[in-house]
Amino acid sequence: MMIEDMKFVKNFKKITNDAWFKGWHERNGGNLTYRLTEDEVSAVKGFMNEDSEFTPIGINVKNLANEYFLVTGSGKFIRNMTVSLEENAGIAKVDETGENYKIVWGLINGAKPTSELTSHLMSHSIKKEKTNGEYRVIMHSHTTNTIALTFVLPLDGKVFTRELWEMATECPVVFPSGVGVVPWMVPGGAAIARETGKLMNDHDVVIWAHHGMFCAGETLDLTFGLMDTVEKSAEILVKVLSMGGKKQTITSQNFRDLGKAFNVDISEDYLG
Ligand code: 2HA
Ligand code: ZN
Repeated sequence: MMIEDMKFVKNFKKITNDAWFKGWHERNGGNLTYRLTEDEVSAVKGFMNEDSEFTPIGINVKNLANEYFLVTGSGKFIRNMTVSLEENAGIAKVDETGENYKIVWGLINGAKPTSELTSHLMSHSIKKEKTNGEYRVIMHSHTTNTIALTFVLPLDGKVFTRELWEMATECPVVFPSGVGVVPWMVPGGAAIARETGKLMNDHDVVIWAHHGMFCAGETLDLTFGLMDTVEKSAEILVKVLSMGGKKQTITSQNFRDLGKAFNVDISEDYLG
């Protein structure tokens, strides 16, 4: 079986294709990383070239030592992932110290992993620890309506969470831990990775003001679904604000009742 016939690779391509059609990935905007399972690593071993040089990650991600990630490439277009994966994405291996990575498959012709690799690996490291290894996906998208809201709402995770929850009844069930917000920062380095990481401790969704969104999840489908749910809610909010604002809404007590009915722990932090 070729790499491109493997299920995780097919899923990766499907999600990038879907995200492109959502309008979240203009030009080279956005990036996606997936941490391979042990079985997937064994299945692709024959295709890997372990001779390449290690490159510093810029942070230490000790608990990701010897892990393999399917990563989109820097400057590459999400819309082209389905056209040629090995030109636009690759598999990166983290070394034993958790400080360096090397490309073992793909990213041919001298291509490099996403410029947001540091934020991705920082988030993977935190989520691996917090979820006992269950979470495998980090996705960064330039979600139009969520970005628009960062020009209008206070850059406060509590405000964003409550507003987004109110726009669609299932939101608190889909992201009960709410969203975090990072103020505008220079993208592509260790500083924004650390700020994102701090918020990933408590949330699966982190909004980058005037830039986009980071989502974390167990599977490619769930992570895409989370991004889609938050962005749809943001779209409703943009429409509501454009129509003159809320005239009625879901109340704190409604949310408590929802939590009980769906057996979801909805934090009182957002129900004041
Ligand atoms: O261009 O999205 O954040 C890739 C990005 C940088
Ligand atoms: Zn971006």
